[in-house]
Amino acid sequence: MKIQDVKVFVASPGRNFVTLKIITEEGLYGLGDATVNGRELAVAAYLKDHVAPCLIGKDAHNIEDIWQYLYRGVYWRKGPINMAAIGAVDMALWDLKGKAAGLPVYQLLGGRSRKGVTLYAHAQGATIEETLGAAQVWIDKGFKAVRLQCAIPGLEGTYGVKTKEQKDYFAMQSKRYLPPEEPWSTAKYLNFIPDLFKAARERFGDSVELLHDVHHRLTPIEAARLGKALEPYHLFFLEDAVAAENQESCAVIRQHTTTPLAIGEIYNTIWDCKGMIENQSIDYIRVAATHAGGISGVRRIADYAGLFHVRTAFHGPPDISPIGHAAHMHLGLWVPNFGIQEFVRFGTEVSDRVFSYPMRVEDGMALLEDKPGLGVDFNEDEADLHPYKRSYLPVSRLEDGTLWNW
Ligand code: CS2
Ligand code: MG
Repeated sequence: MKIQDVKVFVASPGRNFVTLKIITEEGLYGLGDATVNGRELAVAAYLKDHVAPCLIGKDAHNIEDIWQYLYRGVYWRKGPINMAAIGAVDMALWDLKGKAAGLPVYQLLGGRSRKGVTLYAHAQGATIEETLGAAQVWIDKGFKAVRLQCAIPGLEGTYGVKTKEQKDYFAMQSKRYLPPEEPWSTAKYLNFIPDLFKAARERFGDSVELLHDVHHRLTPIEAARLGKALEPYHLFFLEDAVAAENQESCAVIRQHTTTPLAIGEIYNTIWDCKGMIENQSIDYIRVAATHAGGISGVRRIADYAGLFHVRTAFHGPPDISPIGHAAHMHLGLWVPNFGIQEFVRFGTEVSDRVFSYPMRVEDGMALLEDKPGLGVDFNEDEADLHPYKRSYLPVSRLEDGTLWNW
């Protein structure tokens, strides 16, 4: 199954997505997602200029050898751009192997461990009432787990809560398409969030799992205070309570609270999370196939995590393409230590014209059609109608102007 051609597409059907297509001499093709939000063109150039020439003529069946070639073989290991490029190649090769075998990827991984992939939805609002109303909508649809994010009183713009103009992603960018800025106050946040979860338990009782994303804003001891304050409301997990670089930080939080901890959406390799997995200072690992070396990279991390009671919660934001989401669904059907899967949506009306995907949601669970490979298709002509638009994630500043973690 020799690789004949490699194509890279950057399209913006609502969000920017980087898509890799690997074509074999037999005329089969595999698809991969290489989207790095806000830095899309860097990974596209890396794929086109540095990776594609090395792939031509290689046997697409040799997934592991190609992974090692692109990881060990480049000398410069790790890094978000390199690992997203490897991730896309790896996904495309698994897709191809599945198509060649006539089997869905989860069958190649070891088969089905469960009937579907349990999802958590996002609920957000300008007030507690509005947030709980948004959660109710998901609960009424049959979802068993919901992430709650609420605007913090006195702060203009809070992570996870869209103002009216932010509903169109590109409208939230300034006119010159530079990063929008949001203010942050740890004190205002810490004084408010326990009220949100108190109100949620009063309204929903124990009938639903509740989650929350701190989005890297706290120090370990502040996160410990929050974890303790939230214990009566028994969260499914508290996500990214601290900035993720220092693997010892979660161990500090752990000494003080039994609130389960999740982290890892910005990690690229097993080395980024090895220490906190071994120390059992986290409960859920949130790596994404798109950003952590594809299905092969994430499978290695998930297997290792399983030895230490750490379960999976792969990152599922709208800036991962339907190809990346499909990779998570196949992994989630197979992985023995499955925890939960983040679900915002698989696509929009516009992106559905570019990507078709083999998933449907029933009672808060994603069910996969048994198509060979990953099961996603990509319409190149439609993609051409939606050219790349420069966009950035916001940045945060403390109220005195100091740059903070967004
Ligand atoms: C997030 C993301 O889904 C999540 O949990 O933290 O929204 C994250 O901010 C984006 O994926 C960044 O690109
Ligand atoms: Mg997050």
